[in-house]
Amino acid sequence: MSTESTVMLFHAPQTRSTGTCVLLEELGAPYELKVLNMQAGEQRQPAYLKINPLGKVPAVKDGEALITEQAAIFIYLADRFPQAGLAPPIHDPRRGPYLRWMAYYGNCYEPALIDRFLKREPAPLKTSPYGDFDSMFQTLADQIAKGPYLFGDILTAADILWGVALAWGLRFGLLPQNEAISAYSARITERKSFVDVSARDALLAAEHAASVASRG
Ligand SMILES: N[C@@H](CCC(=O)N[C@@H](CS)C(=O)NCC(=O)O)C(=O)O
Repeated sequence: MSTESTVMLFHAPQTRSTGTCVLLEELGAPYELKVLNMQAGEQRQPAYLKINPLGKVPAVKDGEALITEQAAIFIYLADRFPQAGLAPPIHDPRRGPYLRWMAYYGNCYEPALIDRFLKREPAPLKTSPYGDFDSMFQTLADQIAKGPYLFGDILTAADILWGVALAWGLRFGLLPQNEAISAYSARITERKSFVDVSARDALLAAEHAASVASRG
């Protein structure tokens, strides 16, 4: 597969697929958006359920390859466009920790945040995939405090994933006050890629709302 062939991203504005848009911009990857109007429920229509039976974005098609789940998509895309230098290669001592923090996002942070958002008691310590919220958060905060990025001076795709995700967590008031986390997230959301993608998302979201309203 040519590194120049176009990647297709199934995207809905102002959702978890926004981070994938930011990553694609940072990678300088050729990509095409297939935009879903979630306000109109397009993610649950048969056409999209053939792409992701869970009805969730992001999803990426790259030739014959279909990838869902943010962490998998981030790992895949950063490896697919190595010239951007956002993925430590396999023999780099940072590769293992890089994968650790990618997996930590989906396996620990997300379930912890959803429990918190729903004001739900976590499962007992031994059963909960993230232990308890405070330990999950402090482990992340300790890594981020080393700064400016997860692995010091080099920016990786993991920073794009985390920077965007933490911005949502902060905006919804779901995270404890932590200066290092706020500064880290701002370091990502101040980048041109995030600013541009957010502006495009705002237009798309307004178009979607207008289209739903016009249908009554
Ligand atoms: N485990 C998925 C979760 C993706 C997800 O929750 N996406 C939300 C958008 S923020 C979604 O598509 N929700 C639409 C719905 O369920 O109707 C991942 O990490 O990619």
